[in-house]
Amino acid sequence: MSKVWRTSIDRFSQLLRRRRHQPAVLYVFGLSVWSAAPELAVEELEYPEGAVEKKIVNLVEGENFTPEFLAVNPKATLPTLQADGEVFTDTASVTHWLVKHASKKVTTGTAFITKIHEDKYDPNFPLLLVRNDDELKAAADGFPKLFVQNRQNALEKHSKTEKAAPFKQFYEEKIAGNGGVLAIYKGEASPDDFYKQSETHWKTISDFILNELPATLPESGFLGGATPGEDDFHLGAWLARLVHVNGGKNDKEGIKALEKETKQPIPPKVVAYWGAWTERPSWNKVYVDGLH
Ligand SMILES: N[C@@H](CCC(=O)N[C@@H](CS)C(=O)NCC(=O)O)C(=O)O
Repeated sequence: MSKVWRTSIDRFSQLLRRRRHQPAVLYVFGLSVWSAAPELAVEELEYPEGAVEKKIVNLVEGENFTPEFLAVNPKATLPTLQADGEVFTDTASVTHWLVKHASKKVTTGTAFITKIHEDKYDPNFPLLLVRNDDELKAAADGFPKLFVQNRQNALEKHSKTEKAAPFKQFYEEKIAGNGGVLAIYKGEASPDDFYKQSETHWKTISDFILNELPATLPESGFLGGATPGEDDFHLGAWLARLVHVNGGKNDKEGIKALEKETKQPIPPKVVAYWGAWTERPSWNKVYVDGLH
């Protein structure tokens, strides 16, 4: 073999090796519900230190709306994963990549993942929704308004930059949608439809927790068996947010905070499920600063 060929082959294999050792990049934020799903996966799947590099995108400051982040994920959502030269832009595909590429094997996901991600069960909306004048006042005086205002400021700022041009439609739609909620918080738009939508949302979630969830859960352990599987990374993160919104803490009894919404005792299978998660080191690492 000629020297030129040998050198090229060596260079090529070096490149491959380097690429193989490149860490996957996981974009997350400490207060993001859905970021917690792949974060639980990283811990449960025992990825070695440094194999998955986390990058923080501050959602409270609207950093997800920079044209640079839109170029990575045009939906501007977390979690997002860059791995093996590909980009995964939703929780299900991000978490699935981690499950598929880990040396530790866990039970793979089912149709439950699609279900828990349906809009009608959206765990982010309960942070912003208001059902009456008292809840509206609380939101307008507190974090929800600050969050929505910050988002609007970030959207308006970034949308005016040169790099924003390819994402014009995204910015227009987001500014209108987020601006609609902001107008309600500011008392500039009627809250009546929003109250109705909010009422329905919590009712749907309560019904799911009281009926569908206990029908799906095992008597003990996880959807994935004795230890968490792919479905559980999603359900764990989803429950954590809803418990948090109701003031529940990261302990065995925390789930009972949801009774404020269900107005009925939390079904024993759901209580057991929550208890099983709160005992796990993975869980306590992801929620070390509290539920979110
Ligand atoms: N269906 C999407 C939802 C993801 C999502 O809503 N992520 C939130 C954080 S938990 C987010 O990035 N929100 C920012 C925004 O929508 O502006 C998925 O599963 O990836």
